[in-house]
Amino acid sequence: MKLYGSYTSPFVRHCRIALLQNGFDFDFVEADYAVSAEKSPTSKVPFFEDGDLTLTDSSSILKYVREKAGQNFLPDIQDYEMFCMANTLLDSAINLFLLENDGVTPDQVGYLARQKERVNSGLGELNRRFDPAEGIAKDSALRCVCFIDWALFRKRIDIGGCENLAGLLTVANEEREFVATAPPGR
Ligand SMILES: N[C@@H](CCC(=O)N[C@@H](CS)C(=O)NCC(=O)O)C(=O)O
Repeated sequence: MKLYGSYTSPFVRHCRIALLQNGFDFDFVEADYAVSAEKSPTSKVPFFEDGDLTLTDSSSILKYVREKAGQNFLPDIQDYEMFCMANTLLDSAINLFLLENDGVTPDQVGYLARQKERVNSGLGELNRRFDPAEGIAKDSALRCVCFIDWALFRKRIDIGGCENLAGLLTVANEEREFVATAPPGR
């Protein structure tokens, strides 16, 4: 198995965690924009190969890894809902981050202001829905902490008033695979 990605991507991190949790032997191949444009039709990371199988999205990679390990991938509708919500916020936050790197900011573009508001309102809902006492065993909670940790690392959010999210992150930081995959220099 080969997983292509970067050490900072939260989508890639979730896949690395799932592979490590299940003890799979895999090669991690660092991929910059040029490599991902050559290898993946979406020009994004992660992408993944196992023999003839190629997967180009973290969700399909996770489904494959979980099922290969004999587990179900997000069978509960509420867990699936929260996983999707965390993905929506991640997509918005990453777009804002990449556009701001190119000098385009929410105060210049109305749509980006909506994206920023979406991240804030969604963060409040994640905080209401996740309970740190339940830990990060489910892929919805794991996706949530991959998002929060990335957004803190990139200084995109403030979770000062979000006690549940802060608690979930504390629990995550007690898990070996989560710690081992933290963005470098965080
Ligand atoms: N839906 C994709 C999203 C992946 C994604 O957005 N990856 C980012 C890195 S964190 C990326 O490759 N962005 C490159 C770009 O937007 O050009 C997944 O879940 O794998």
